[in-house]
Order: sequence, then structure tokens, then C-alpha cells
Amino acid sequence: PALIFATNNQHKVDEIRQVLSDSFHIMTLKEAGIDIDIPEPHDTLEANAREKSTVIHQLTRQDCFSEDTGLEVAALNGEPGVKSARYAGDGRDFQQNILKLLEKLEGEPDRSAQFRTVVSLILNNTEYQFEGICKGRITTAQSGNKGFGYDPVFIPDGASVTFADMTMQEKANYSHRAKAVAKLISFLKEQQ
Ligand code: ITT
Repeated sequence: PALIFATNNQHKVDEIRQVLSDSFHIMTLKEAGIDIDIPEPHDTLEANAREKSTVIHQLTRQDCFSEDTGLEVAALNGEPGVKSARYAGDGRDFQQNILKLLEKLEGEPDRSAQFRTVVSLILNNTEYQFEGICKGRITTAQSGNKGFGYDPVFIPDGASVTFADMTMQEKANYSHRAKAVAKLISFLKEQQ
């Protein structure tokens, strides 16, 4: 049976489906007929990821996973981090979030940052977590129109363009999400 992916973010679904091998199928909340706004009340990615998978597990009694992702900027002591989606307010307006980030980093020579994804899997009533980190830097201006969120201002180490300048396949060669999901896949394979 397909594993339920507890998210309301279609970009995450697209990126994860693209890196999943044919042996694993995931079902979105929409496809499972579940329409809820999953809460993210905690102050760590780990706790929020667990909250999301736990809520959906309690609702469906099925194996499922979630992920929580944050952009951690060194010069801002790890901000926006767990607040990445709502950095500039509850409107979750990505353009406003990006503008706030660039403003806070104005004149700052240290542009280093990382994306961090924590996957929370609930399998047979037990929770497991998998982390993926992508190090890189924040640009001074936006570039590209692919991807989502902070992609137009993030260049991963080893690349010369932003995530938003890359195809989904190219992004997956570097991304936090692809790394965390690779760990999830190898764990699931061990269980088979
Ligand atoms: P869920 O339903 O899975 O919770 P969400 O959009 O609320 O989806 P998060 O709580 O993980 O997701 O929010 C993290 C925010 O960080 C997200 O809304 C984006 O703005 C940003 N983000 C996450 N992954 C990203 C990526 O790969 N590239 C750029 N920005 C990303």
C-alpha cells in the first residue's frame, strides 16, 4: 500500500515523487481525502515534523511520513529556521519572506546558510527521523523562476546558480530534501 505523505505543499510532493524509485508510491493528503491544516506549533523542525506525522497517523491509523524544512542563516543565528514559512507574517507570502531576508542581510559579508529537512516516518506505530542538509549561500538579488520558497536567493555549494535557476532534477542533485528522502528510502528497503 502507498505511504501517506502528510503535507499540504504540492512542491514537496513533486520533488519527492521525482526522487522516489518506482518501488515506492506515496499518497498525498488530497488523494487520501484528508483536508486539514496540519499544525506546526513547536520550535524545532524535529518536533514539528513529528507533530505532522502523528496527527495524520492518529487520523488514518496508517503508516505515513511528513517533513519539516527550514532555511538556517549563519549571520542570523539560524533564522528563519523553523519560522521559514511565516518569516514575514502569517500570510506565508514568499516574496515578503525573501525581501525580509535580503533586507536583514544587507551589507552582511557572511552569506552562508543551509537548508535542513527533517523527515518523520511512522511505521508500525514507531517514529523514525531522517535529516538532510544542503549548505550554500544567500545571494544579494533574486534569480530564477523555478522551484519555490527561498529558491530564488539560495545557491548550493558546488553550483553557480540558484535553486530557482535549476530544473527539479538538477535541484535534487544538491537538495536537503533529496538527501533526507534517500535515507528514508534506504531505511524502507531494509525493512522489506
Ligand atoms: P507542510 O504542509 O509540509 O507543512 P509547508 O509549506 O508548511 O508544508 P514547512 O513548514 O516545511 O512547509 O515550511 C518551510 C518553508 O520553507 C516553506 O514554506 C518554504 O517557504 C521554505 N522551503 C522549504 N523547502 C524549501 C526548498 O526546497 N526551497 C526553498 N524554500 C523551501
